[in-house]
This record gives sequence, structure tokens and C-alpha cells, in this order.
Amino acid sequence: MRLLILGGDGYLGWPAAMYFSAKGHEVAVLDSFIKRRWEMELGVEPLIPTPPLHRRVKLWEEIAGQKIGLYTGCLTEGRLVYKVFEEFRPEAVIHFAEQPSAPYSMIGRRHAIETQVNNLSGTLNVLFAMKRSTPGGHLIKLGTMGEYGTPNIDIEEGFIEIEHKGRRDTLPFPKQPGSFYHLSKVHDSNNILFACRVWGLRATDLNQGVVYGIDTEETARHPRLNMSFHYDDVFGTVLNRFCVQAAMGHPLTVYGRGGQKRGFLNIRDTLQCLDLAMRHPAGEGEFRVFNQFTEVFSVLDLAELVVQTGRKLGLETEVEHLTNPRVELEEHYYNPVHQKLSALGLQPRLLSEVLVDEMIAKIVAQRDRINPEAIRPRTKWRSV
Ligand code: USQ
Repeated sequence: MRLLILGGDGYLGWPAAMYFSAKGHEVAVLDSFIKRRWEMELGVEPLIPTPPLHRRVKLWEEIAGQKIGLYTGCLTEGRLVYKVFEEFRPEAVIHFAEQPSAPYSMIGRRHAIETQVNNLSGTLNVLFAMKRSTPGGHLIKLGTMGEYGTPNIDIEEGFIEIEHKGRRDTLPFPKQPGSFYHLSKVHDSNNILFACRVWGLRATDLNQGVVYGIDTEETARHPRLNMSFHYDDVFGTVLNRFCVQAAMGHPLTVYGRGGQKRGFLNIRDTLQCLDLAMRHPAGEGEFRVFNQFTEVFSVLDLAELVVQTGRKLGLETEVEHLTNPRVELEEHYYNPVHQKLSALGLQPRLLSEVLVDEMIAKIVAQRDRINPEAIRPRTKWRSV
């Protein structure tokens, strides 16, 4: 298949590009490198420096004997997006090219606006380009479980059957997102749903949980094929952060009581899910939603697991309950349905089987690179 990966420089985009290239697909990536600018603005960087994308693409070709096409430019530039779609004519598009961080979007007015303008206008340009050049193509869009928030009922996969005043309908599941970033994904979902309904496009919205992991089969093929692994307070996800904190002997930064429950998945399962979505495309005019995670944990469960695993490796650390910088429930019901990917054949790698100790050991080997200034949270949802 001709597969276009938007956001090919990122934590998920680059491993996905190599994964699909290794399977023999014709892959091209597009990236504006704006994430690298955001990192510089905040003074943070991935644990292991990621070589420029041009160099990784070349190295991949030398190692795997497969070419990955490279486009540079921003999705907010509509003409460029038209040109890329017209030239490459992708049969499937995997769209990761968004500002991915909730804390970034909550720094202030400019960051909230930048997040929403970037994410929404980029996705709208993709939808218009698909309508114009590849109306039969399949859009696989990275959404988030955070679109739903934490309601006191089971979370369905995108839609809920409702009976109201004696009448029934199936409607989009209510959304209660927890940041301007998560809101941007809700707005994207609405725009994509509309484009499918009105123009007959095909789309899969992957409502993904919190991803963890430091490598994949392909990144492990060469030290300079690594992905952008963040542990800082803005771009790092919680389990990756805890593993880094354990490796440096820093108390684990649990926000509030730590009873916040989330869906989690290993980065290798992200690749498996993308593969399943691609091999089983949405129908014409169909907008479908997959809840993409494999297990639910509370933040405190994860912190305790990391403390225990760290101790086995001789690392002394403990849990520290910080005043929660976010506005979120710290104890709540959480039971999201996640059956659609399992029905397609997803074989999860559970955290109990994934070697958290291996992940921590790999981080320990990079311990000198850790910036202690990037550990404690700096962004507060409410300033008072
Ligand atoms: N948390 C801590 N300590 C930390 C970092 C986070 O207790 O040091 C807590 C947060 O308060 C939150 C939970 O851990 O309750 C998850 O936080 P996170 O930063 O790992 O995840 P989040 O901000 O929700 O965003 C991440 C990705 C985002 C993706 C989302 C999936 O950055 O791109 O959309 O996970 S989900 O959370 O399901 O919405």
C-alpha cells in the first residue's frame, strides 16, 4: 500500500514509518519539525538525541534496503498538503502530526491557541486534500481516550445508544476532555465525522490511551534509528517519566492522590493497532472509533510497580504525592469498552509481561543525559 505518515519525526511517527516500510509498504513521511521548535522553546529534549529525519531515513535505507519518501512542511499550509496528496496519492494516511501535550496546551493563551489552530487546521487541510485527490483513501487519525474524560458510566467506543423521551438513537459519546489539547482532538473528531458523513470519506479515529516504551523492533536495529523518547513534564507520558525518575533516584511525581485511572498500551501495540486498522479499513462514508489501549491502571499502581521494580535493580526511590497541577478527578469510576481492536485480532503485550526492569535498565545506561530540571511539573491548570 502507499502509506503517508504525517508527523514522521515523532515518538510514534518514526517507529510507524519503519514498521510499515519493513513490511514492504511504500511509505512516505511528512513533518514540519515544529515539535523540535517547541522543545527548544521550553528547554527540553528527548532522553537520547534523535538525528535529523533526513539522516534516519537514509540510515534506514542502508540497513533495511527500503526507501522512505520524505516531505517537509506544515499541514497548516493547505497548498502544500494538496501538492503532497496529489503527488503521492496515498491509499492510507496515518495522522500523528499534532501538538501532543496537554501541559503544553495549558501554559497560557498563546499555547492553547497554537495547539488548537495547529491541530484543527492541519486536520482540516488533510480532509480537504483527501476529498480532492484520494476520496477512496483511508484516514487513520490519532485521537485520544482523554476525549471522553472520566464520566461515571461505562465509556463506549465512540458512540452510545440513547433512549430519550421514548425515542432511540445512536449518537457520539459525550465528551468531557481535560485540557485544550484534549479538546483539540474532540474538535478534530467532529470535523472528521462531518467529512465522512457529507463527502463519504473513510476514517478511523484511534482513541489511544497513554503510551509507554523506549524501543520497537525497528528502532532496536541501530542506535541512531531511535525515536524521540520524552520524560520531561511537558512531553513525557506518565510511565515513561516514572521509569526515568526511578533510574535517576528521584521520588516519583504522583500528582495528587494518584487514583486517576487511565488506559495504557505499549508502543509496540500501537504499531499492531495501526496495522490492524490499515488492514481492515473503514467503509465508504464510515467514521469509526477504536478505543486503543490494552490495560487500565491508576497512576499510583504504576508508581508502586516502578518503585518495586527499581528496588530489584538496586535503585532506591519512593512515591511523592505532589499537589496536583491539573484539574482532574483523583478517585473515579473508569470502565471504557475496548473490543473493536481485539475483535480484529490484537494480541496485547501486558505490562506484567513487558519487562519494566528492561526499560529502566536501558534508561539507567543513559542516566547522564537526564536533565533534573525537567522533572517537576511547571504548568498549572489553575494559577491559584
Ligand atoms: N501524572 C502524574 N505524574 C506525572 C505525570 C502525569 O501523576 O509525573 C498523571 C496525570 O495527572 C494524569 C495521568 O498521569 O492523570 C496521565 O498523564 P500523562 O501526562 O501521561 O497523559 P496525558 O496528559 O493524559 O496525555 C498523554 C499523551 C497524549 C495522549 C494521552 C492519552 O501526552 O498525547 O492523548 O496521554 S489519555 O491520557 O488517555 O488521554
